Amino acid sequence: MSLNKSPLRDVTQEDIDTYNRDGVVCLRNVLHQDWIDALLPIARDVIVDKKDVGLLPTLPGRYMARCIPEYRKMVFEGPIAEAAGKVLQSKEIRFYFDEFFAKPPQSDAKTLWHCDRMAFPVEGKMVPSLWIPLTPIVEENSLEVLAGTQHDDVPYWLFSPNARKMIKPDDRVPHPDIERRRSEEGLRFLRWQMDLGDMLVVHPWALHYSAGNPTDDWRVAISQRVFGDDIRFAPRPDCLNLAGVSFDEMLDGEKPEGDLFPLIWSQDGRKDDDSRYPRGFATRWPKREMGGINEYDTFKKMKIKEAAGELSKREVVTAD
Ligand SMILES: O=C(O)CCC(=O)C(=O)O
Repeated sequence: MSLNKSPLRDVTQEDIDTYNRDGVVCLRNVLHQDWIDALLPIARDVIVDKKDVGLLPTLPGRYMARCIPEYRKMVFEGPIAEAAGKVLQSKEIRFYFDEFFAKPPQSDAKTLWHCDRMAFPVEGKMVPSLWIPLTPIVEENSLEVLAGTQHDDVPYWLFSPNARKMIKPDDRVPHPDIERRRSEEGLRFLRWQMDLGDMLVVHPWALHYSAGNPTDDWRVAISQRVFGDDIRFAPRPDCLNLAGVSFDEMLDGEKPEGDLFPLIWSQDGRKDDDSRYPRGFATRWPKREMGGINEYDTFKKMKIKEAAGELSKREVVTAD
């Protein structure tokens, strides 16, 4: 088995320049196929067969590194963190969390145009989405990025589970409907054909989207979130929760460190092992059916509410 610890192809200056210009770079040949072979069957068990591997029944698409040894190994020993650190030019990379994004065969489930910035309880720009396909990607089911939008300093209002329970503050802007601007001159829509082992580094401010999945197989990707040097806590109630850390424990302006944010790569070779990273969760729950892993139907409903100007009405919209 060849589970590489460093990217198979080193990050180049051109990769760094592309990321800085476009807000995204497609790194080719980061992971050996053996990593994918170890990860994909478990992804299918969880996503397609709803197998209980210890993930939260309410969020079975998140926190794989806490419950699945192969995903944990990939975080602590794989080449992902090094590739990210070199693109971001960060001295250190800490782990934040991982999540699945999956679309069934012949699906028109869309990921709405959004950026991730406001989902995270932090300030700083070094919190990219590391998007790693476990099934081959064609342009039609690829993540798509509107190049250059990482320069737009707009605090968008996300449809995060917490935000859905809140009234939208007046100063927060809904995400723009980029689909209407497809034919606009000067815009660069980027999508990729990706082989197994390739990886996207997506800037947290860059607007991204994906259409459905017209292929006959599932489209499965992992998004690994990491923190670089400039990240500091900035908790807001509409952010995503992180299992095991309350907003009370995120001190405004402090650097995320400690057992839940392990150092997984550094320029000078220091890193944590996985001995202090949680295995599982702090709570227990009665046996129950696992939910679906993504919330495309919920997002569709929220988009309709948004178009009707009703986002400021407090109402809990649940996933089907
Ligand atoms: O894979 C997708 O469709 C969405 C991924 C995404 O939004 C992300 O990685 O932040």
